[in-house]
Parts: sequence; structure tokens; C-alpha cells
Amino acid sequence: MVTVEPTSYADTLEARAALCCEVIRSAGQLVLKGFQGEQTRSFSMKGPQDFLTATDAASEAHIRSMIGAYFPGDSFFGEEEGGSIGARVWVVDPVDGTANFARGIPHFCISIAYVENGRTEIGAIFNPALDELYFARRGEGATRNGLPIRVANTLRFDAASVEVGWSTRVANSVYLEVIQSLLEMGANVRRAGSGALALAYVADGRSDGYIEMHMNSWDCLAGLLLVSEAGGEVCPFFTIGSLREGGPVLAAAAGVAAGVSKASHIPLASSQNSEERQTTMA
Ligand code: LIP
Repeated sequence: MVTVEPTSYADTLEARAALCCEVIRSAGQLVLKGFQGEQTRSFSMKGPQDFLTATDAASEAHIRSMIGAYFPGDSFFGEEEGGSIGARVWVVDPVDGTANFARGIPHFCISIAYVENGRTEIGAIFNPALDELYFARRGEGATRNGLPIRVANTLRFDAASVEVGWSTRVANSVYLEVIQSLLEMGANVRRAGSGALALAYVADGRSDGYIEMHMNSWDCLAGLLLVSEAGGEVCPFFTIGSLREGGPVLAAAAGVAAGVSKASHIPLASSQNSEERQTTMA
């Protein structure tokens, strides 16, 4: 386990944000070491197309113990060992893109979100292979390695790249329909195997949208915050899904968001809010 110099943290959001950056970077060292060592990269299967390595477990244990040491009253919900969900909860994917990690492809990350009273306050995604740390706090914008990022200003589907995530949790026919609609609209459809990094890339303007018909909360909460803080549009995840069960995920640059929503039948939070406003006003 990577050792980190003990620091003391006050019981504030600022302190949690600082801890989040410290812990995701130290977990990154551990994950990168695992990636470079053949043995820790060898994998077993949790289910069809669902990979597990020793590094997933080690990274989660490291993150859990650091957060528990500084904020023992917060709850923790991780991909590998689960946990509890309280009013203050850390939602953690210790390695997202495990299939890439296991097969030597340096496109994977660690994803950490902090949710307070049902709202994501902090989100961080770190790819240690590229030393890229994405970070956002609600209302304060999104950054990569400390520099502000924005979604792309793409307006046309014939210039847009949209990533579609896939897992065995949803029937292939549903994916094929979504992909067909996107292709008919003229989009370039891609899949790179890490849903969390895909969301960070939308926030960073590297792609124009991400859709996945079902994602777990540890894969998507940090990324959804990043995209909305970078000026993009996202789905109302806590309305159409839940922290425990997950749900459909959509995130897109503002100029193509309506089309991405139409192709996937996943609503945008903004259109839901305006429908609510219209209902209230009527
Ligand atoms: C996986 C993702 C993948 C996504 C799946 C899955 P894991 O996470 O990153 O891209 O489509 O829903 O959750 O297993 O690598 O942590």
C-alpha cells in the first residue's frame, strides 16, 4: 500500500476536496505500479466481460482506509466491496476500465465522487498513465491538472464524436438501436472501454457526448459533475437512476445534447427542469 504523510483535515467540504485530490493521486501511484507489473495485472472474471485484478482490490482498500482515517463519520460505497450509503458518502471506482488495464492498454482511471444529501459536491477522475487529474467541485468549474476545461462547441453531428458505453447489463438490441440512430445523424461512434474517462473527455472537449444505457454510480457520478461544471448537459441521474442501483447515463456538449438525448431516449436534466417549470407555471 502507498503511504501518505498524515495531514489533518477539518470537517468541511474544502478539506474533503483536498483529501480527494491527495487520495486519488496516491491510489494512482499504486494502480500505475500494478499496471507496470505483469503479476498484479493478471485477471480473473467476475462475470461475462467483467474483469477483476488484484489492483482493483488494493486500490479500493487504500482509498477506503485513507478516507476512513480522516472522515470516520462519512460512509463509503465502492465497486469491489460495496459499503453503506449515508447522508455523506464517498462513491469510488478503484480502477475504471479494468478490461483495458488487464490487457495492457493505458486507458483506465480511478474515479471518486463525494455526495452530500443526495447531491454530488466533489468529483475527481485520475488517469495515472497520462498523469491527468480531472477535478470539479459543484459551482466552481472543472479542471485538468489545475487548468480550467470546457466542453467542445461542436454544433453539427457530421463533426461530432459520441462514445457509447456497453455492458452485458442491457440487451444488445438496445445498444444497436442507439448506435444506429447516432450513425444516421452522422456522428462518429466510438467506445474506448472506460466510462469514467469517457465522461472526463466530454468535459475536456475531447469528445462530444457519452451515452450508456446502464452505469453504476461509482462509474459515473464524478464524470457527470465534471461535464456539468465544464458547461455541458447531463441527464438527471438521481431521478432516472439511483446511487445504489445505477441508471442510464448521458452527458454531452451543449450544441449536440438534444440530438444525443433523442438518439438514446435518455432525458436531459435541463429539459426536465423546464418541463417542471412549465407544469408549475400552468
Ligand atoms: C466498466 C466501464 C465500461 C463501462 C461499464 C463498466 P469497470 O467499469 O468503465 O466502460 O461501459 O459499464 O462499468 O468494470 O472497468 O470498472
